[in-house]
Amino acid sequence: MKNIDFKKIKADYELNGVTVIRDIIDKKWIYSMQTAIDSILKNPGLASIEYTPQNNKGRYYGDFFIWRRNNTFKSFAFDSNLPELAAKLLDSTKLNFFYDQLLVKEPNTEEKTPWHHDLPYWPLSGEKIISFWVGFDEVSHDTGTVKYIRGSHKWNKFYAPASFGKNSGYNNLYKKMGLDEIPDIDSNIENYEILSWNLNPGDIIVHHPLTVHGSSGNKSSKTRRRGLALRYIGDDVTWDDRPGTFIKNKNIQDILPSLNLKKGDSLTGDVFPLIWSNN
Ligand SMILES: O=C(O)CCC(=O)C(=O)O
Repeated sequence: MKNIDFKKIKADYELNGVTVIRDIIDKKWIYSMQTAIDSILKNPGLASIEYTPQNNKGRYYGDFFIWRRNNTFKSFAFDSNLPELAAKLLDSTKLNFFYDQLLVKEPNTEEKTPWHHDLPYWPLSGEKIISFWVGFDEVSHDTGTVKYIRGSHKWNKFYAPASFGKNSGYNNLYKKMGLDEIPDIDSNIENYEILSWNLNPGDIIVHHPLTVHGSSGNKSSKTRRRGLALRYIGDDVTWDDRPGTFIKNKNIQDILPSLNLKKGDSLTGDVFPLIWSNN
């Protein structure tokens, strides 16, 4: 692995719930993933969502479990240096892949990503869960770099998932959880310490599943914002079949085989494969 100040990165991640790692992805992955992302955008997946309403400018595209139908996505998530990095950050002896999520904001896209934290969306229990947000363009405040609330992973809160698109079909699902809504952060932004970074292709952001985050639209008229979130899980993570998680969405169920997982089971097999272990 490239020489990074691993101790500092881990300490920042644990303290703030988020950190950046510069120039960690090899250029060969950047080029092949840019091409792979563009092919997905031309052939949207069955569970993909166009968050931008039809008559609006721009395009906010979301998609899930792309690795299962695209070998470049699969190889990037499984065979790059990222699994080992995730395992080390989590102090885990093994690592399974939870899923990948593509989040593209084309130029002139107004749609924001609402403030949220990830764990309430997921049917998971455990601590060893980590996300990497990888940008495949230069990412700035103008194009919608993701903003994080420093230390929010330690708030001891579990807020209701916020639906990314008004008509994405997830609203009713998420209501089933009966959780408190996230506070209105934008109206009280001065009360929060926001961390965000301009990124070059090759840089990644690492975030904790309870760190609150969101992003603006892409105000640029020419620069794209192609982002991919990779979710990795370690030793202690088990299935938690709570009502209303994203896995219960019909479109997600349609792209996955039947899971047959019970509360307390470890996630593994075809859908959540073991991709790294320390022996
Ligand atoms: O790309 C975005 O705007 C949001 C990213 C996100 O929510 C995530 O990585 O969990």
